[in-house]
Amino acid sequence: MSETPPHPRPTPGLLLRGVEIFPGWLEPPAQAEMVEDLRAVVAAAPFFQPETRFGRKMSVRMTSAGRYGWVSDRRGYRYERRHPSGVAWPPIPASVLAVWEAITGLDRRPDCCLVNYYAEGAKMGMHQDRDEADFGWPVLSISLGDAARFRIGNIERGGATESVWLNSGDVLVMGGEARLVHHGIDRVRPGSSTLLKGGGRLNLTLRVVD
Ligand code: MD6
Ligand code: FE
Repeated sequence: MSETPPHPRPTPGLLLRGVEIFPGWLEPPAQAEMVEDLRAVVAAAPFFQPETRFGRKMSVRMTSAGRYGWVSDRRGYRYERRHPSGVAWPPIPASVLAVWEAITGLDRRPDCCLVNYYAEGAKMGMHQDRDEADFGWPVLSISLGDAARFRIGNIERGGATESVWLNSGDVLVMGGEARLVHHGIDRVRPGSSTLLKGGGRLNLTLRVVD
């Protein structure tokens, strides 16, 4: 989507190093409905705790919906057609696809919805999302539950960074020039949202894989 998308797009409330943020895009009732839809995803494809390429357990728990799921183990980072248990990933909920359509203005649907769960103390190191075939497509994320500090760096590793707190219902898009910026989650603020019964934070990232 280096070209103009086929449908009009909303204006982001905040633009940080080319990363677009739509604060409060989802109202609390829509957030609660999405959490219910995600319960079905997790029932079919339970959370697992991936290892990095270097054999270190990640603190975030993950699962996916869609034609592909993102997995990480000693063999590296990649997309797979099946959950580690061998079952196919469940479909991406319509409530999630609707956010992608409204915000990206694209006709192409995402192939993967990666679901990350952050319990208290979980975080995610600075990384680029670069396992997809075509960086012309954006990556969109939806935050649900406890607030988290999202750090944005540069396309090259290192250098100065800036951070922003993401709250429940916020949507973020990394596309265009910002598609390959390094980013990560410093920390989650426990007890900052009542959306998830057991606390913690869910982050969904939607990607076009191939
Ligand atoms: C998170 N998000 O918010 C981690 N990646 O928990 C990501 O790693 C991310 O929010 C690509 C695009 C948007 C994102
Ligand atoms: Fe990412």
